[in-house]
Amino acid sequence: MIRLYSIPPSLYSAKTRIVLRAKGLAWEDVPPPGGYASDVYKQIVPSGTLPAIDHDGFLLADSEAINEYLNELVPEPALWPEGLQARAQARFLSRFHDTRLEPSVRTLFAHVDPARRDPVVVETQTLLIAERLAQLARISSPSPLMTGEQLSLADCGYAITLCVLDLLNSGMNLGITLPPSLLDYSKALRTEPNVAAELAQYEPAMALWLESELGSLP
Ligand SMILES: N[C@@H](CCC(=O)N[C@@H](CS)C(=O)NCC(=O)O)C(=O)O
Repeated sequence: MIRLYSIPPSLYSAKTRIVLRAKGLAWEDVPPPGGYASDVYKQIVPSGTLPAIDHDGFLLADSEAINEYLNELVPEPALWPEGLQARAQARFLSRFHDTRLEPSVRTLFAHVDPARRDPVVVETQTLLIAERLAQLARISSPSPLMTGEQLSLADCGYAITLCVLDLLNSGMNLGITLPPSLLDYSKALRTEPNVAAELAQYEPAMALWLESELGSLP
């Protein structure tokens, strides 16, 4: 059984759980020993980040590395498309999520709580998120998912981040609208069975975290 170090609102852990589900792998979610960002956890997982897996004593952190590992561990269904160039393009899109879109969304987490909110940061980040979404719309052509009809590793991060963005958008009144191609993509993602199963678990957990942050008005 694979141990997945995770906490319920962890976006990157949910990204990895989509792959565990797609591969039909059994896993147990385990909170980081000693707590989030604790020294105890860093002794087990030196990066201190979530998610990390322990697969029969093999420890690995970073959702992208873990997802690639799981994709090779259980070859079917293949989660990279056929063809050298299609795979390269899919990797590009997956990295755009981890390095460009998600970090622009994550910056807002520290500003959900109205008591700690900096309106200037919120405004700047909202513009940046809109720019990242416009970039994503230019570099991708979902049909209906990132690499066609089947789920690929390039979809897993977006499935979670677009859900988080939706929650932040309504909770913080950000006024962000998805470009039309990404709105269709977001709807298609929600109908993919492994994404739907993960969102059924993840979305309420993230909504709960958001509510607790939003509710801390003085
Ligand atoms: N690139 C990493 C990012 C993981 C990440 O930032 N995880 C968050 C939780 S969702 C975290 O561990 N944050 C604490 C930290 O960065 O120290 C991945 O894909 O796993």
